[in-house]
Amino acid sequence: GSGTAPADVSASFVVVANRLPVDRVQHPDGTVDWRTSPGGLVTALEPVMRKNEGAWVGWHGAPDEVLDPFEEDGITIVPVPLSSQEVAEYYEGFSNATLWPLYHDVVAPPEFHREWWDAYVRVNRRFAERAAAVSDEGATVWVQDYQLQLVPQMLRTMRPDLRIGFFLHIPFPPVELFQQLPWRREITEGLLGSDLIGFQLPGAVQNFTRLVRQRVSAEVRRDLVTLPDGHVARAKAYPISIDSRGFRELARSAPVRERAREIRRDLGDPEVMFLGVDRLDYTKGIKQRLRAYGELVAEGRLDPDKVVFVQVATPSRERVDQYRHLRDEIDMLVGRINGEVGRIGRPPVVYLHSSFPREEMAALYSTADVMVVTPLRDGMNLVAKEYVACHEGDEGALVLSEFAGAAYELKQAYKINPYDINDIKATLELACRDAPTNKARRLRALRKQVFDNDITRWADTFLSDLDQKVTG
Ligand code: ADQ
Repeated sequence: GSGTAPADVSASFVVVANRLPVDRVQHPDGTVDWRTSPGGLVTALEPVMRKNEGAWVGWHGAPDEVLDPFEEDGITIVPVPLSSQEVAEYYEGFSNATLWPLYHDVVAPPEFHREWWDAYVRVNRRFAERAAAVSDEGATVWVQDYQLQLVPQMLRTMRPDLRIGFFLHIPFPPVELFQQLPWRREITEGLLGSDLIGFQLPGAVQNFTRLVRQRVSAEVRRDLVTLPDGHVARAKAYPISIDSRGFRELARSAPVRERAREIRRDLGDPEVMFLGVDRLDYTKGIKQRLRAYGELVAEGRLDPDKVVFVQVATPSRERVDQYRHLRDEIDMLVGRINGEVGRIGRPPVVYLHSSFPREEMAALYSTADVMVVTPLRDGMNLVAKEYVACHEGDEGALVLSEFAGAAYELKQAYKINPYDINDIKATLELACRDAPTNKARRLRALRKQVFDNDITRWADTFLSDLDQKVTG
C-alpha cells in the first residue's frame, strides 16, 4: 500500500504494542512502502480491526524518526517515535536485559539500572498519551506485553472512560523472583489499571494474584482485584495460539510440498531429520538440546550416516551482551560436534543463523521427523504448535520442554526436563524409535488441540471477556 495519512485519527478499537504490525519496504527507485507483517497477532486482530475502525499504536522500528499516522490495509497505523538512547535504555535495557531474564526464572542475571527505569516510564507515558489521543469515547484498548506494563494505569488516569485490556506474552514469575525488582510496586500498579489482565497460563495468574495480596492494598477475591478507588481488575489465563488452518494450507500447497522434498534431498535423504526453530535466545535451551544430540551421535546411539539435526536460529537482540555471547557459544558447540563426529558431506548438525519466510518454515515443519523444543522457560512457544499444524500423516514427533507454556495444552508431546541432558537424550531416542501406533495416537491428540484452539478463538475469548462489565 501507499500509506495515506488520515486527517484525524479516532478509533473504537485500539491495539498498543511495542512494534507496529507493518514493515517498511524501500524500493530501488527510492520510494517507500509499508507491508503488513504476517505474524499471528495481526492475522487474529485484522477482522476486529476492520469491523471497528481499528488503530494500532506502536514503534515503527527506526530510531530518531517521527512519522505521521497513516492508513494501511484498513488499519490506522499510529507510529510512536523512539530516540536511539530510548531504544538502548527502554527496549534493549529495561525490557530485554531487566524484565526478560527476570520473568524467565532469572536463567540469565537481570541488570537493574535506574536510568533504564526512567526511560521505561517515559516511553510508557508516550505510548499511553498516543493511545489516549486516538481513542473514541468508551473505546476498547488492548495493550500488549512486558514492554508496556505501565500503560494500563497511565491510560486509565488520562481516560477513565476506556475499557482497557492487557496481555502478557511471556511468563509471570513467582513472587520470590519478582520481588527483586526495585520497581515492583509501580509495575504491579501499572498492570492493575486494566479491566482485564491476560496471562498465558493459570500458574501465572496465581503468581500475580499472590503478589497483589502481598504488596498492594487491594481486596483479592479469586481472580478479581478491587482497588481502594473501586476499580476492579480481573486476571485470567488465555493460552495464545496460531493461525492453525493458515499454516496447514500453506504446508499443503504445491510449492511448499516440493520444497520439503528438495530439503530432504539436499540433506542427503536422512532416515531421521531432527529440527529446532527458535529466536536465538538463552531461554530457548538450544545449547542443552545440541549437547544432548551431539552426545548421542558421539556414543553411537545415533548413526551420523542416517540422522541430521537442522537448527534454525533467527538473529535476535544482537546489541544485548548476553545474546552476543550466546551466539558465539552456539557457533562453537556446532563446530565442535561437526568437527568431532562429522564425515565428508554429512555434518550431523546443519545450523542456519537467519530468518526465513513462512513458506520455508512450513516446508521444514512438514518434513521434519522429530521437532525438538526445549526452552528453559517460555510463555507459550508457538513453534511447537506450528509443527503440529504443518506436519501431516502419522509419522512425526514433538519433543517438548515441560517449562514451555505449550506443555500445558500439548499433553501428548514427548515431555522433557531441559536441565536434564540424560532425559533429553533418552527422549530423543524414544521419539525416533517409538512404535508407529504410539506416534500416530500422540499426533492425533496434538492436532485436535491445535485446531480446536486457534488464534481467532484466543482473541475472541479475550475480547468478549473484556467486553463484559466486571463487578467486584
Ligand atoms: P517468541 O519468544 O518469539 O515469542 P515463539 O512463540 O516460539 O517465541 O514464536 C517465535 C515465532 O518466530 C514463531 O512464529 C516462528 O515461526 C518464528 N520464527 C522463529 N525462527 C524463525 C526463523 N528462523 N525464520 C522465520 N521465522 C522464525 C513470545 C514468547 C512466547 C510466546 C509468543 C506469543 O516468548 O513464549 O509463545 O511470544 O505469545
